[in-house]
Amino acid sequence: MDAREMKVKAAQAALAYVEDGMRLGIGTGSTADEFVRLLAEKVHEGFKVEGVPTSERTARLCVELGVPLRSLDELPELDLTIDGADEVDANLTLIKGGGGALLREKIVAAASSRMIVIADESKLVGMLGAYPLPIEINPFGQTATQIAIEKAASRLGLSGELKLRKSGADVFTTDGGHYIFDASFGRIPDADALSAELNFIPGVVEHGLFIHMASLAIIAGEAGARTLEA
Ligand code: ABF
Repeated sequence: MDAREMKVKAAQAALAYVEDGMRLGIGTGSTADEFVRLLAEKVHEGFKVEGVPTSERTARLCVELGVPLRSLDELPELDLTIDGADEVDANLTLIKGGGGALLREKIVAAASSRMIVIADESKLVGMLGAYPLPIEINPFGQTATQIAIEKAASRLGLSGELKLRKSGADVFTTDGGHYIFDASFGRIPDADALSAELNFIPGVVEHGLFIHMASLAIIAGEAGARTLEA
């Protein structure tokens, strides 16, 4: 089974948790795209859902495939969000944001009664941090914010390069008009402490550590999809 087939398997398994009439948060990324494709088939069969997309990219795919969309202001309380991740640990703490949509993903997940993560088994890790942590920042004072992040990390014994994300020759800009630092801190033994430190920094808009947000992960591997509960 190749990586795409595993993503489809995880997305298929997630569809079993979607009930007729649900208000859904719809994630971003290649795994979430597979979920959108399968959801669109159900919608065409008469299944009624309303989705709030976590990115402009996901919104475009939903519109193209006919998945009904609402804004989060129209549907501020959601039943379920299904989204991908860059890393998942055994406690279902996540690193997200590789796709650049972490702020909307976190807002949508926080507005949902339940969040289910879908991923192929390459995302499951013993300890978070091999994948660089995306940190979304306000463009104003980006160097001051970088210094503040480095100092905060060093208080926790973490260090590593902060790379301003690029899109070709340009600085990558999120749907909200912000920039992203990808922070190569290496292993993150205390995600709660790092999250708290980052949340103190005014120039940090949001970071990609999702803690106590997902209640279920569907991990697809060669043997099929299995679930992990928080
Ligand atoms: C989003 O998509 C992100 O938070 C995460 O960065 C990424 C995972 O992408 P993929 O499913 O393509 O690996 O959910």
